[in-house]
Order: sequence, then C-alpha cells, then structure tokens
Amino acid sequence: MKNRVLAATTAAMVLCACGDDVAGTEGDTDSTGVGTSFDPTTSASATSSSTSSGTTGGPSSSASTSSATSSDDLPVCNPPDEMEPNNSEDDAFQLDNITDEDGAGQSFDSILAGDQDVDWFWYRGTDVAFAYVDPTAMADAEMNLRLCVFVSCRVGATPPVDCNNSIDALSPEGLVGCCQTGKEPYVMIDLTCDEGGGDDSADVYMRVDRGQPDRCVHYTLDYHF
Ligand SMILES: [Ca+2]
Ligand SMILES: [Ca+2]
Ligand SMILES: [Ca+2]
Repeated sequence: MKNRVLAATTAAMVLCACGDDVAGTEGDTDSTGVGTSFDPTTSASATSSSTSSGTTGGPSSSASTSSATSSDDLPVCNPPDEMEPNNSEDDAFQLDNITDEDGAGQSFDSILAGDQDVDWFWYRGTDVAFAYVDPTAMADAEMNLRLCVFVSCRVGATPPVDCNNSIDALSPEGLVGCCQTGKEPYVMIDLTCDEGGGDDSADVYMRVDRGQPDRCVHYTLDYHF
C-alpha cells in the first residue's frame, strides 16, 4: 500500500514537472488508485480490481472480494441483508400485519449497502377499537440515512397527511407520506381515512435510503401503527 502511494506520488510529481495540466493528470491517477483498493463504480475498474485483489490481500481483501462478486455498484455486506432484494416499492419486504395498538409494533435490523441501496418494507395495519391509528417509524443508525413512511387507506382515497417535524413526500407509486433524515430519524403520521367510516386501516410502506458510499450502514427500525 505504502509503495503504491509512493509510486503514485512519484508519478504525480514527475507528471507535475512535465505538464501544466496538473489537476487533470492527478485526477486520472487518483481514480486508478482508488479503483484498485476500493469498490469500483464502473465495470472497467471492476476488472482491474478483481485482478489486483489476488496480490493485494490484507485488510482490503473483503472489499476486493465484494467488488469482484458484486454485479452492481453496491458493496456486499457481512452478514448480508436477508431482506433483499427490496429496492423498489413493488419489491417491498412484507412484514407481519399489525393492529393500531402500539404494543403490536415490532423492530428489526437491516443494512443500507452503499449510497445506492434502497430498502422498502410494508405491512397492513388494522384499525381496532380503543386504539389510535398513528403510523410511526424510527430508525437508529451510526450514520445518517433517510427514513420515509407512506400510507394508503384500505377504504377510499387517502387524504393529505400532516407531517409532524418531518417533510412531506410522495412515493414513486404516488402514496402520500413523510420523511426525515438523520442518525435517528423519526416519522409519525396522524392518519384519518376520510372515506373509511371510522375505519382507518391502511397499508404502510416504509423506505430507508441515502446511505453512505461504499459503507454498510446497519440500522434498527422500530415501527407501530
Ligand atoms: Ca397506534
Ligand atoms: Ca438493504
Ligand atoms: Ca435494498
């Protein structure tokens, strides 16, 4: 590693002495160096990465392995995210149905693999007597991520929702919802289904995304309805 850095530095210095296009040259040199030690972003550097990983070994071996086996830009996390693939609303991982008694909510662990991974989950929430429909989710992670909750009333159209301390959002499929970003984002929706005749049962979609490049960000998601 040290040798490679030294070589790159030397090369940059030599090139520095020869040309005016310093920035451009350094940029090219950098991207080549990064490609051999970190998860590549192009298939071209993926080839060079998997070739060089055999001789590099050491601490970067897991990263090299992931880049060699990954079919896209996502780093491979260890342990892997068993709820994948869940990268779209249609592919949302189905959680157990729950009622609006808050104690019926659950908690689980998952992983954002890189900054391109998107994790979708959904459950069916049933409105029962003597409980209050307040679809809520909170994540706990070591790094920032974005958490969104989208709702779809089971009966009739879903009215606009009030986002308390969070930001209004629409899902790709057009569901209304709210988002918040941070290490411990919290989203709560006070849901009333206008056409439900008092029944506020709804399908709830939760999305976690905007992780960190080349990092596996583990998170815990707590939710209730
Ligand atoms: Ca509730
Ligand atoms: Ca994931
Ligand atoms: Ca995913």
